[in-house]
Amino acid sequence: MKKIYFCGSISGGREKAADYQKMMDNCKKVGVVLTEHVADEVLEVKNGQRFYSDVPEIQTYLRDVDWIREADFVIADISVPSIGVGYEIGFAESIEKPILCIYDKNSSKTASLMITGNQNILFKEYETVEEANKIIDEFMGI
Ligand code: 6K6
Repeated sequence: MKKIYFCGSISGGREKAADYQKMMDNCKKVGVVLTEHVADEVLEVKNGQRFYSDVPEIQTYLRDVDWIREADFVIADISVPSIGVGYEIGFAESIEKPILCIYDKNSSKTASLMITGNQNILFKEYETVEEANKIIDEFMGI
């Protein structure tokens, strides 16, 4: 049973949340996804205020970082630029986790050079969720 830490934008924008869900469902073929909340449609960020959880932010941060430590794979959809996702990727790199970053070619934003130029990260582009799921399968060795 593998543990997957899936990163996706929250405060950076929620437009890909439905796609995150489909990718996480695909990941469940091999194990458990630690970050189900990333696809949660209820989780909204409005006017800089977070709605969703009564858990203090420090606990959420510490739990997320612990989950990255525990994870067998870190998979990040970087189509919607997000400071939190960038942070998670950098942290995962510093503890030598296998990292896949996937990017929707139809995104209106350019993929960051800090990812595309980073040899410790596998960077792949996709056009459909089905294509993204194939890339994810290959990364996880299935
Ligand atoms: C709980 C307490 C306060 O706010 C919450 C809900 N927010 C989050 N809960 C858990 N993980 C989060 C939350 N906000 C961001 N993250 C982590 O950062 C996720 O693992 C995402 O991959 C990433 C998104 O970062 P931003 O900068 O787009 O929010």
